[in-house]
Amino acid sequence: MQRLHPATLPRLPADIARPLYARDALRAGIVHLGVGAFHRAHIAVVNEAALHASGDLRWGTVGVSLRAADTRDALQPQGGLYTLALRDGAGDGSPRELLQVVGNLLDVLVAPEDPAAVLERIAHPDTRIVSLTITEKGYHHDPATGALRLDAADIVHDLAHPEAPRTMPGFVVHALALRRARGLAPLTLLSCDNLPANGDTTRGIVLAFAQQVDAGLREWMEAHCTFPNSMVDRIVPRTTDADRERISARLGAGDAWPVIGEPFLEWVVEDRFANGRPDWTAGGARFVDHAEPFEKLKLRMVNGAHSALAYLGAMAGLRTVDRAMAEPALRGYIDALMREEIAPTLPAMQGLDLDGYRARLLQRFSNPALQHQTKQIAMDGSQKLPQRLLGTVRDRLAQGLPIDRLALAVAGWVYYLRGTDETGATHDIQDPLAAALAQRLAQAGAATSMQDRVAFITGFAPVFGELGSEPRFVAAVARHLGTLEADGVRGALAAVGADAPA
Ligand code: CS2
Repeated sequence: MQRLHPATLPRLPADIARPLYARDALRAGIVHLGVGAFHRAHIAVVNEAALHASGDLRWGTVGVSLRAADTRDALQPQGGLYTLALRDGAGDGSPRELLQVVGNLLDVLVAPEDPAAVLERIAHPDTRIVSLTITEKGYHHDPATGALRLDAADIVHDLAHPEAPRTMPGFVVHALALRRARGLAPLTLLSCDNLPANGDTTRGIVLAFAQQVDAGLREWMEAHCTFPNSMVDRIVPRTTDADRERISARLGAGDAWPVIGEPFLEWVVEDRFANGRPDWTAGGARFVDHAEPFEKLKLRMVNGAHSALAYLGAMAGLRTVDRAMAEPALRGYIDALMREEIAPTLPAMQGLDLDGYRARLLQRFSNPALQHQTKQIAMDGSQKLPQRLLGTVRDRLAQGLPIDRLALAVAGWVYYLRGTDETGATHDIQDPLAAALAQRLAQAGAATSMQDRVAFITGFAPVFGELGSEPRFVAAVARHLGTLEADGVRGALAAVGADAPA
């Protein structure tokens, strides 16, 4: 079978959308760090719609992989083209799929192979925006406080090696030094990761790094670069070999790395751009003055509920999110968690129908065509828990409100860390702090009471901060962990009760 390629585009079946702008004339105004499936199913797709609507050819993208070469290896023979498959269930539950070939990814650079090429690309006169989906751990920050870890090995390396960095802060700051020295315009740094105040967090991290390099550079960046906060939402499960085969067969051309997504998409971005931007409204983005309320809504409702489902589901041996949602007790718990404990902590937002938002979320999680693996969501818990669950716990404790269901989700994470689910299947703990967590768990095992054991675990400051010594929190997590260990996930769900009064 021939490969998907600009030359094979005219031969694709008529029902497959494709780039209709002058792709040959497209320049790269965007450098995107972390060119994974999420970027390709979200930001790139919105950008594609903007290109179609405006014909403004300044806004092609050069993607950068900070670690692996696999995306470049898959997409280079395809001239950067790939397919997006939007999947959901038809009325009868059978999978339905809409395909689009996306064209605005012009090139993929692999940072470890050629860091100088990445620095030069960010320093290129055409570049106006550097966008980021590098996952939580790509920020090298302390998850509890958001501060850059100046002692992290890769950050120490990047401060010493301006010509060959490894990390986002290293690339961004050293490339901005080049731009400043060359008299080029500043940039917008646009974080699209699931972090609270992701733009402000990026700003703090990047400026802290710049301060170590050159105080003058830091001042220049502070005065001229912008760091809009943004909220992104689309569920993007990992692509499987079955996806590759099915999609290639429909294209009549091989696509080595299509991406899968749900039809739903939201992107809310603060309209603070240092050097221009595409009109992403054409692809469904919204520009606002303050994105923080939207981020809080999304991180707490979507991601908080997702992580709760992932830990409890995975431990009960439920491999996919829709399968977990098909368990009435788990579905009822997730619904009550959102309704009773998360929603009341959210700021009032004009035009937001929170009940409708929750109902739609239950539907999105139940999408049978995504096959979203609970273990995919379970990874990197140390980086995710603070903004997904612990902020909500803090707010509720401050108001003297119950945290029963939130504490079960946190206990679910601790339970998951033991590495064996209730069917006896084992799983790796994929987490940048896995070694430190394993050590904590082993030491906690020596405690004589469940309360002391949990207090030792929640005493892990990078994740829990001061919350770890809050007696109500420790007691609630300890109670649930005891039930999980004695009676399993189903027992713990029965104990918490889907409709128990808050
Ligand atoms: C998920 C998110 O993997 C995870 O941790 O919770 O990737 C989630 O699917 C997206 O944030 C939805 O927008």
